[in-house]
Amino acid sequence: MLTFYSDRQALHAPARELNNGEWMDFAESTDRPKAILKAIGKVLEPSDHGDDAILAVHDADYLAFLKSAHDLWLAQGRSGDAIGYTYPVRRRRKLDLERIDGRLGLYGFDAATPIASGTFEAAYWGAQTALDALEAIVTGGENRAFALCRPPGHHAGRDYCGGYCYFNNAAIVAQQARLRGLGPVAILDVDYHHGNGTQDIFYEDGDVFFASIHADPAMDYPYYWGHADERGEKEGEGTTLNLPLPRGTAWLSYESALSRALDAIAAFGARFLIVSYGADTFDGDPISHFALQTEDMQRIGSAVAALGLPTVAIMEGGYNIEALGENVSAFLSGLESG
Ligand code: SP5
Ligand code: ZN
Repeated sequence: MLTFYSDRQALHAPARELNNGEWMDFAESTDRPKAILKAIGKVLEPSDHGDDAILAVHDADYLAFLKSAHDLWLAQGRSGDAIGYTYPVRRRRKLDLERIDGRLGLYGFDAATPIASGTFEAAYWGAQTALDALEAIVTGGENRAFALCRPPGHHAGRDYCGGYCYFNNAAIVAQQARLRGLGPVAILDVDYHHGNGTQDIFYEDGDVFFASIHADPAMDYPYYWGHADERGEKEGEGTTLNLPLPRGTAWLSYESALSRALDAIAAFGARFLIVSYGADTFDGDPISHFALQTEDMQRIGSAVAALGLPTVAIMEGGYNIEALGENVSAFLSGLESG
């Protein structure tokens, strides 16, 4: 399968994140794309599509913040990675604050998403990677393509970062697919964590269906979103489907959730599919708690392929470096063959 990736995506290399009250090595490390590249071999360099498609999803002030945040952090006397510590949980509004700490809190929701010197460039090229995968289908005659996005995207909303995510690559592709008349568009999110950013972007939008299978947020990050009663609002009522599963979930119960999600996508009448793929559902993932095996990744791919839709797969999470390459390969081989 055609796979897109730019080396510039590795310019994002934060040192650490806050976890369980302590600093730990940044889990979303540059070892991830290295391991995946080693397993899948050939990748194609994306071309530069500019800011327009990013701005069709994200606010201009948020993009400007990401672009300038690390410089401002340094200019205000700090060193290392920019990390926020104060968050406006009530009456959040777009104050034009000079202090970097005020901006970090305004445009983010957690302390696990540092902005390092190369973050903007890496996230920008991650989005271009996703757009080139779409292009391979729209003008390249492909039926499926894989965007090795990194940093990941599904926790990022219109105007906020979080969960290692800065630009929402899946939402950017969904929005372009719809604008180019390829819809109705559906997004299937199979990362271990709920894709709260993607959900938020399309929550009141009846044109894009969002289905997510993830760890019950009563137990796991991102806690506040991804509960089964979140079904969309206004025009989007009924076009969000959340299927939270307990820790320890293995293939048997995962498969029934997957069938439900795929049935709902078919019933919606989707003609174009985006998959937010996370390998953190793997048994040996260091920060997650499902029990899927490598062969189950292939089964996910085949089940998705059986829908018969043109599909862009987007890389999200997955933190077991030793198994990451083979898990991604297994998923892609299922997606290719099914
Ligand atoms: C894209 C993606 O997978 N983002 C995930 C972000 C999760 N960030 C915080 C995770 C904190 C996990 N703490 C786990 C302790 C395990 N012993
Ligand atoms: Zn995840």
